[in-house]
Amino acid sequence: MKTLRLRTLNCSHAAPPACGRARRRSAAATALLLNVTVAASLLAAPRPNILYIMTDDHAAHAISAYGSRVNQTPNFDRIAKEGVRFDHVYAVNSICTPSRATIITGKYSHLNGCPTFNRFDGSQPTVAKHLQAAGYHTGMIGKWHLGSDPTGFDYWIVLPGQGVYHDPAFLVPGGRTNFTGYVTDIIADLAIEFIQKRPKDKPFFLMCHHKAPHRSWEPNDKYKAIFANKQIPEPPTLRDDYTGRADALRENQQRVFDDMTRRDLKLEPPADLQGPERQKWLNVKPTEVEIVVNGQKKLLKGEELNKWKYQRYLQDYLACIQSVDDNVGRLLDFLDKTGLAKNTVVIYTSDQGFFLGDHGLYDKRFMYEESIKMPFLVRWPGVAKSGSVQTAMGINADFAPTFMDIAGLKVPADMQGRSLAPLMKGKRPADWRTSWYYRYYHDPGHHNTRAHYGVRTDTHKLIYFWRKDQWEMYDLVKDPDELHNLYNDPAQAGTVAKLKAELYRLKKELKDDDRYADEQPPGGVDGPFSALQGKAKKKAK
Ligand SMILES: [Ca+2]
Repeated sequence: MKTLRLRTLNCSHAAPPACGRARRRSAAATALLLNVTVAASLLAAPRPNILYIMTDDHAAHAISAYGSRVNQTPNFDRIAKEGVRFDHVYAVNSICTPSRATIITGKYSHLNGCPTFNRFDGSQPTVAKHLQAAGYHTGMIGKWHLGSDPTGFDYWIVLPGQGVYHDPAFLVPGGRTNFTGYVTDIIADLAIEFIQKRPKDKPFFLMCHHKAPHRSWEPNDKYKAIFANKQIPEPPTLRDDYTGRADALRENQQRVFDDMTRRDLKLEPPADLQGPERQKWLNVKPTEVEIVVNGQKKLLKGEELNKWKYQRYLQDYLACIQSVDDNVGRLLDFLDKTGLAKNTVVIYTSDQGFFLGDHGLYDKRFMYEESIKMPFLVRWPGVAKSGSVQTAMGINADFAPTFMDIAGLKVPADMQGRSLAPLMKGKRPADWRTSWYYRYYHDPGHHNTRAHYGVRTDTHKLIYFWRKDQWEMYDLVKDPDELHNLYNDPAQAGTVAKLKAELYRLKKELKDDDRYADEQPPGGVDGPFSALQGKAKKKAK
């Protein structure tokens, strides 16, 4: 299946003019901006390659290594089996653009300037720039979603905005290029090509970012057919009635039963509908759906429709993941065959988690476990113990410091996270964090989700919806599904007071001065595809 669908890849490692100029500009700027200390002893040793594979919206509970009840993922599991599975890694602002900005800067949203879906200022320091300046060959392939051209990369080819699943266009320095095929296969093809064409005298750092399994959940034909016949178990909290919780859960519009559109459910519009009328039809959230069963028409409504919506959602979502699993397997096989595996750290993660009907929801955003928890699997041959599990809490702001540490570089003082490398080696530093801070701003956003911040400890979670002045507190040991809000329980007053003190201690320590509390920067990472194409062309002049 995997012939390369490349038509006009106009930036290759052979350094055609546009790419070469970009690299020289970037390297010069980096040299001026960055203060990178390379450990002298490591210059002589072969520094490990870093293959960072990230999907979009892949919940850890849709990976069998994490005990999934809904699918089997042999290739993600292989990384866990041959390396370490982190069970508590979290996104500090659970939506796409902010998580990606945090990952490449090692900073929270209020300091990297990306609290919502606004354009990332690529002139600031990033881990890619640091690694590039330290002699790594750096690449960025796939979904970027930061609205500005990638900086710090010797090679980049990224989807415009969200990109599309079938026959995608990609942006490259100074232009764009079109592909035929399925986006997940193409991104893996490009990753393999990047590694094959790398300068052999340098270690590589590759960010391979899949679009899947982001909404609109469009699988390839093979897995679409396979999953169409599967019945997926429902999660225990699918019919959560939100008793005792703040208003936010009741007000949100990311509910499987109420907010799935005809487009989400892959319903076919009447043939005579065109243009805006067709889009209007697809955007309806249906309360009745007619399906065909054994050649007979059947009208679904009420609980029968609810069950059907959940199945349609999960079937497509999981089918998209299966293609990612296949392609992760291809990359692992490629590393094995080329002998690169032994000196390459492979990391698999997602930009945040996702609700798979948990609490009746799809999407992410909320500070509940399914949304904030990122899968994080690491294979580091000879360093990370095979089949090990790490339970210490990591955050996505730790990723950039981790890459620095793996490369033998000093972690810059302005990064707010901390290297996970000791944890990968099975060593939990005595002073490792026992709490971390979360903040979500996008209110009302795409799903009418209330802004909130909070603190999670090893055992508890406190959430504050600051515009509503409402609180939730959960005991994660006794109530892992987060169904019982204990904030107003008099017996919990002492715990609440301690959590509040910790929340505000962290907020201060992280220099969060509420700068985006009332007003967020304008959007800029999505928008019409034509505008993104236009931006790329304009940059070329
Ligand atoms: Ca995402």
